[in-house]
Amino acid sequence: MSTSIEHQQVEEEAQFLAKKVHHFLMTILGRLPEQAHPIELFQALSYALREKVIANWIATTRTIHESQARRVYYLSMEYLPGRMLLQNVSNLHAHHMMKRVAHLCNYDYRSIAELEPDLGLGNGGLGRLASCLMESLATQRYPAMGYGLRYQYGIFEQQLWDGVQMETPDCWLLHANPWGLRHDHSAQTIKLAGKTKEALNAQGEHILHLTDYEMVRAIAFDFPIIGFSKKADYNVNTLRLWSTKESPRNFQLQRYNAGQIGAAAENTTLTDVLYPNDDNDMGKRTRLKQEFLLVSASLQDIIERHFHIYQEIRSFADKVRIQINDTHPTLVVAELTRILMTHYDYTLDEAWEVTSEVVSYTNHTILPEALEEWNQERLRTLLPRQHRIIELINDRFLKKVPTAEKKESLSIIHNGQVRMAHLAIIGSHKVNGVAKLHGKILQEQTFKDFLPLYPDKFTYVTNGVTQRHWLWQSNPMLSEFITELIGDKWVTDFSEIKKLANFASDPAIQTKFLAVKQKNKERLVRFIDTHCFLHDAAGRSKVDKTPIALDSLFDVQIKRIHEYKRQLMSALHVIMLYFDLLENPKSRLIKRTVIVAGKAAAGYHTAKAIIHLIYLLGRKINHDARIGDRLKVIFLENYSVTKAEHIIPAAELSTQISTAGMEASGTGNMKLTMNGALTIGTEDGANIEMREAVGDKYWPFSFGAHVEELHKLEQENSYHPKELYLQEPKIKQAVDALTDGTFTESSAELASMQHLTESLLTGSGGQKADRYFMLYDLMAYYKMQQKVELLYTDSHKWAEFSLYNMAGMSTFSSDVSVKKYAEDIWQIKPYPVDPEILREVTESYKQTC
Ligand code: 26Q
Repeated sequence: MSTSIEHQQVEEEAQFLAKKVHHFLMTILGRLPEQAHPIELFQALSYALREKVIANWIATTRTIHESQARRVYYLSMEYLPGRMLLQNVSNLHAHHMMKRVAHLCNYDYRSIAELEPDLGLGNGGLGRLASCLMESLATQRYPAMGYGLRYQYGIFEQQLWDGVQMETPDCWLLHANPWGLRHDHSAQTIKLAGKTKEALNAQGEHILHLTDYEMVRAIAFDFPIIGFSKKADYNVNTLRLWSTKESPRNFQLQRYNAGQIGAAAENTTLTDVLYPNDDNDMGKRTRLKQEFLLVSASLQDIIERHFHIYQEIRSFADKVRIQINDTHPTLVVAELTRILMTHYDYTLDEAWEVTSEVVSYTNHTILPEALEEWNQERLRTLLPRQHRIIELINDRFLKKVPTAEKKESLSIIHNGQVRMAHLAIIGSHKVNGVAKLHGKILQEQTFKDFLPLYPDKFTYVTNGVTQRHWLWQSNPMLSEFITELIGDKWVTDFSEIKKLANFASDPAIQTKFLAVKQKNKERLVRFIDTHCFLHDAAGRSKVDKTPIALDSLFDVQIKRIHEYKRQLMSALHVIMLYFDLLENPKSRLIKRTVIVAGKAAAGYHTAKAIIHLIYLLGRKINHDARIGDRLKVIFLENYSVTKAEHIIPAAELSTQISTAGMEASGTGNMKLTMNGALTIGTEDGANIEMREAVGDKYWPFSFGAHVEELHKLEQENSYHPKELYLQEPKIKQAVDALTDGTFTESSAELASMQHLTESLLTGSGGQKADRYFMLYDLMAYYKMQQKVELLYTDSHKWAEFSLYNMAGMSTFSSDVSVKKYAEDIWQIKPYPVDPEILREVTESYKQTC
């Protein structure tokens, strides 16, 4: 309950900010308020709010400097924060105030805030995890800073043209984004290619100097990461993103004069595009340059800051921790070692000791094709000095490896390729998986030969998501429901959510929960009607008038499209339901709306064919009068953080059906469960820990082969999908329907479906048939879905299960993950912004008003 004094304060601040908005419209955007375009109002609102947080931002930085705290630097090629204004307003607890400000400016706050494009500087799970961790670090007041790249074009926008995925550029910078502060004075210069010259450092160790090199200048854009607080004492951390775009020096005039326009611009365009693959896209030169740019610019920056605070280098290993988000920034291992030897006269042994104490590595994948490797010659040409260090490190390491066989399996350099994971493991103090099973697989399989050498290095930190973004901000109705029952402590202490269990069996509470879910379903349907379009074969947007039954089960699968995530298996299940309904309209107990969203990597043909199939299913089934509203299939274009914010609150069934052992963790699974969905899922990734936390009784839809069983099949080479297909009529009927004209209308469509059939029955592109065991698990999935239907017929039981599931999510907050990293890997402590420093900085700011 807000008091009238609080009300008065909000009103005063709103008046003040409205004035600021007016000020920025005129002085920065050159507009009178009545002339301003809504997007300009978004910008002016953001400038005004940005000003409000500057004092805390400066004061947080000063607090960390003055206390000489050990700090963690998070290096990631990807971040997926979504919209900044909504996130920042939410963490500042300033929603009501901003509504009032917008109102004073004669605008509607939400419609203004929704004009901001998503910051989509990542592909999927790994990028979104980075953003959740950054938010939790700031809220828990840890001294932390993120580094990344400011891609001009983030993850492509996806359109479906007659069911075929098309990619268009993501122009998020069409209008200036006020949240990234350009810091020209924090630029760094990166040196690439060139010739090397042997030299000795003061300790007599061999080092290399570089001549005739290329230079690239990276400029810093700083984004505030605002910690959640209800008071004015919040910490603000920095996310620093590098850009080569804005530095005129990067243009290589000599090349231009020689007629090579493309080559001349190569370095200005280095940070132009995010690589839109979520598994390894091997061998791309620009990608390697991007990775080195992140590493080199960030390291120089980190070392400069260290000197600024300590005026010496020897305390570096004590004061600095660097966490690398997958292997993408692994060159940090070589580059830090090189810098210490070249510029600070460390011996290789000394430099190596510092490096491996400072760096830690998080692995996010065990798919063999996703493990990063670079061609040795390419690396040598582009980064000759770093290449030399890698050779030195490798030689030094191999001396410790006993047998020739083990040397071969562990060597960083192997068959002319540099294995980045090996470099990262050898150069790190800790290596972590992102869920318990994933950690186990890393130790026992993927990297098992390292274990005897480094028995204490491997660990796991189960992923988490921030409840502030994925509940408090994006599901206000459910948040209010929760807060009414257990108070609002859960927003910053998610262990509180356990208390929901006390209410799960109360029919009145269940009724309320169901009402919230229903409203969120209505909200999603409105959103789909107004914001979600498909395109015809010529790319013209068309409105798909599929009526969605609000009393149908909302069955949701939202994630990147990948064979191992088995969207194809759920499509086959839809086909089975379709045939069941045609045969007997009463065969299904409930209505079902299957909602699928996700992007396929541009060159991943099978993934694109899977999208095509889901589209074809919708085209046929949604308009089949015999089916009516019993079954609908909706593919939502252009999945993004913002789309997720609309879909997740409305979801009832969370589909998490990856092949056991393949999904490192998953994080969408956690978001959906927190929002009251029940999971139909395999024993994979974090699903397993979620089941354990909720308890088997309330986690009734676990199905499918376990990882051990699949391993056995693989080892014995005894899986023959064709046999299953011939034995089980339902499987045969579903697979046959892909290519028998039930869903296809053209030869192109048929060809795309034939590709899928082939991948299932005979294998394509040199791969084994059905290498992700879809047909193996399909019948179990089908039967489990019958159990889902049965439970859904009892809405109160369903609600009870939902509430128990939510109550079980306490450890899947990224607050918990961050705490584990902080204590077990980084050994850092929280540093709340110093009140005295904050007061001083605020005073100084006030003098500017
Ligand atoms: C590497 C080299 C060249 C080009 C691209 C890449 C690349 C880019 C992105 C490789 C992998 C990725 C992304 C991987 C990813 O998102 N993994 C997911 O990480 C989540 C957070 O830990 C987990 O929850 C998911 O299980 C995992 O799939």
